[in-house]
Amino acid sequence: MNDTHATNVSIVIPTYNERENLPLLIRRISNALKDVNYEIIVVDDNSPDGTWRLAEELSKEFPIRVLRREGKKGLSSAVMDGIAIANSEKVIVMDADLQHPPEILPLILKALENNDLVVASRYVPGGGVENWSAFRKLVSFGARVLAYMIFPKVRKVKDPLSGFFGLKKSRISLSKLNPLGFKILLEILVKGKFDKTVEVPYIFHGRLHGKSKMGSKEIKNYIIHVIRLSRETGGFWRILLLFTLGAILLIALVLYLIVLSGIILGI
Ligand SMILES: Nc1nc2c(ncn2[C@@H]2O[C@H](COP(=O)(O)OP(=O)(O)OP(=O)(O)O)[C@@H](O)[C@H]2O)c(=O)[nH]1
Ligand SMILES: [Mg+2]
Repeated sequence: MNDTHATNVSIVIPTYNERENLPLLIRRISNALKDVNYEIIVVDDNSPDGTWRLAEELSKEFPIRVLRREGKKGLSSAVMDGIAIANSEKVIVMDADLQHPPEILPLILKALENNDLVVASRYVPGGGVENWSAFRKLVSFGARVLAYMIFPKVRKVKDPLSGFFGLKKSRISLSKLNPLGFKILLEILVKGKFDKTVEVPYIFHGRLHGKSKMGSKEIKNYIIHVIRLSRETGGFWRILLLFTLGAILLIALVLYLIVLSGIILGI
């Protein structure tokens, strides 16, 4: 299944220190796509744990191409670089840590026959998240609400921040994408040209091995990304409006509390 001329789908996997997860992931992809001519593109940022080396070893047995980049350039740019070298028009992006079940790859691929964009979604019936803290749920909810308020185009999708999705490569112009941090799908949804989009449910599992790279830095990056994207696409006034409304609400709340404390203290 290594004939690049007839590749039906390219699976792009960004990796950073995913040595323990990669072999299991590749086997599960291989089982899921038994009857499909696929290629896997591992985009690794020179992982200190040698994920890139392991991927090269695995490429002797599986149809894997490894793109090893110098320095940690980030998840979104890794995805873009992977899509850029994909041999197939149909591309699926997924994480390496087994939180995205490879068993639904055939479903995504089938949906790509009649759609330009297929989002594996945690927020449609049948989808969900496993073992998330209340804080992470709140952050995810807040991030989605922010995206919906600023970018009308993404409202058609229930999970616009998913890292698991398939698309037709010709529907995006890579040179126009300017993502930051983790949420490449947001950039793609806002700047891509998709006539037909569909979501397929999946359960976002707990990480099996290795450490998460999602942290407070990525929350900050997300906010900067949203502001930048809104400026690029003419939606910055919505951020200003949101900020103004937030300030008015805050002032009203403070005044209310001052009046209330005056009443309680009988002043
Ligand atoms: N090439 C590359 N890959 C990255 C980078 N940061 C993260 N990744 C990969 O991107 C995928 C998503 O990263 P995770 O740390 O799992 O992020 P997450 O799934 O949002 O967070 P968790 O639920 O905590 O795992 C994984 O396959 C990572 O190995 C990076 O800087 N460069
Ligand atoms: Mg993860």
